[in-house]
Amino acid sequence: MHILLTGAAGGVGQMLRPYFTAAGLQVRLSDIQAVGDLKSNETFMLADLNDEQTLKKIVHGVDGIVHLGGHSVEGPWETILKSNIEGCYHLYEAARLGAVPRIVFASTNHTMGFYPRSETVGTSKMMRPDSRYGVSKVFGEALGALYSDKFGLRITNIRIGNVGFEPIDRRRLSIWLHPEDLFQLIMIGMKHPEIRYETIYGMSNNVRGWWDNQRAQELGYVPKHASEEFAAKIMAVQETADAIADRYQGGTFCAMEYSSHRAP
Ligand code: 15L
Repeated sequence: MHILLTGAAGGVGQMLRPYFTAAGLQVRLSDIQAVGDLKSNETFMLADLNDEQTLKKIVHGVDGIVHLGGHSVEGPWETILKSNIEGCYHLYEAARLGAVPRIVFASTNHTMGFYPRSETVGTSKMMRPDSRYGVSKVFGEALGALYSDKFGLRITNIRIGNVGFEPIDRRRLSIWLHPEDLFQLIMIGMKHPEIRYETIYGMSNNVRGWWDNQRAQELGYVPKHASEEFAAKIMAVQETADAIADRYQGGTFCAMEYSSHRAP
């Protein structure tokens, strides 16, 4: 199996690379900046998601794409538009034209950020993005539905929480995702024979979680890591309170630019 990993130079891409290598998978890394220290299973191609000619080359011959590329936090509209909306469209178009059978899309919890923490959300609930970034990932999920239903690509959207080797604060105890568990979810998206169009949550085994991840379990996901192991350490740290950030699942993404309380 030969996989294209976009956004390979980013934090999540770097954390994932060793798992592909250990699994003996051929990986074509791509990004707008160079990636160093290539292993024998890795090649690198420089590519901008808005350069359609180069996209044709990077998707050529691969069995699947893991699309991490784009802007991974809130940003100005022009940046989000170019990187996450137009860039995602161009990549999916290149995949369709290049007959790439599968895409795993790095969606985000921020597609649902304005659900309160008191509510457990699955994937059938209405989208409630908390940022322009979240809206761009709603677009990416919808684009995947179109490319699956109309063109037959097999698409898996993973609504990723926060990826790292340890949860970094109280909110992340609920949404933490160890890179090894993310790799497991990616491989389900790359290989599972039933997949046509799926949306699952990217979280480890978090007892404080806010998401119903039943579909991921049905597809065979068994997370190896549990955030509770770090709970005592995290809960001992005093965090600054913010009424909006603390009420909603999206945290500070909800609080930034928030002015709903001033609306008529
Ligand atoms: C995300 O989607 C971001 O890519 C990441 O940087 C974190 O901010 C994460 O969400 C989060 O919600 O913690």
